[in-house]
Amino acid sequence: MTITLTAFDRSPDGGKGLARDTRVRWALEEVGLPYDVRPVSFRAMKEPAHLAIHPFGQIPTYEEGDLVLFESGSIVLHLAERHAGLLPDDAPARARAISWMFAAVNTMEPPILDFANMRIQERDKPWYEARLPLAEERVRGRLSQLSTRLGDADWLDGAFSAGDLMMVSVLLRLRASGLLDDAPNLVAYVARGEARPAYQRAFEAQRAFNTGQPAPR
Ligand code: GTB
Repeated sequence: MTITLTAFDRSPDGGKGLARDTRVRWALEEVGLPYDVRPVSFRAMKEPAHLAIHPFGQIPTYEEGDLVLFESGSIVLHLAERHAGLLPDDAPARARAISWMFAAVNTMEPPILDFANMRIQERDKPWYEARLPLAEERVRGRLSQLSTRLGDADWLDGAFSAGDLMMVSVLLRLRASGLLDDAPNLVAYVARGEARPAYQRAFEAQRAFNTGQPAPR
C-alpha cells in the first residue's frame, strides 16, 4: 500500500533536515518502506483540505490507504510497532524504548523548541535578554541529565531503537546553538545517529526535495 507523507514545499531551513518530516523519513528508511512525499505550502496547510488530515494545519502527515495520521512521534511509533528494526521484541525493553520516544518529544523537545524559537522569533522583544538565559539553562539542565544517563553507551537502552531515532532528531535542532558541545557523549551520540545509512538516505531525500538539487554522485 502506498505511503504518502506531507512536507513543506520548501522547508524554511533550506534542507538542513530540521523539519519534522525528516524523522518520519528516517523511520521509513530504517524499516525499508518506500514512500511518496506531497509538498504543502504554508497557505495550503491552513486550508480545509489539509486541516481535514491535520487538525493543527501542520506537517508531517502520514497516509496509508484509509489510515491518516499526524504527529511525528505517533507516526514513528506506528511504523515501529508494525515493522522490524525500531523496537525490541522483548516486552520490557520495548516499553522502555517507547518511554524514550516520549521523553524525546515530551521532556527534551519542549525546552529545546522554546530556546530555538526564542532565538529566531523574539530577538526584538523587550524581554529577550532577560529570558534567554533562563530558556538556555532549562535546556542545559535536560542535556546534563540525558548525558549522565547515556554515559558511555552507544544508545539509550541497548540496541538502537525508535527512542534513539526520536532523541537524535530532537537534539539535532540544537547543533547550531553550540549547547550540545558541553556534552561530548551527546555529540558522539548524535553523530552515531546521523551516520546510520537510513538517516543518510532520509537526509539526502529531504535535502534534494527542499533544494531541488539531486544527490551528488
Ligand atoms: N508535534 C508536531 C509533530 O511532531 O508532528 C509538530 C509539527 C510541527 O511543528 N510542524 C511544523 C509546521 O508544520 C513543521 S516542523 N509548521 C507550520 C505551522 O505550524 O504553521 C517545525 C520546524 C519548522 C522549521 C524548522 N526550521 O526551519 O529549522 C524546523 C522545524
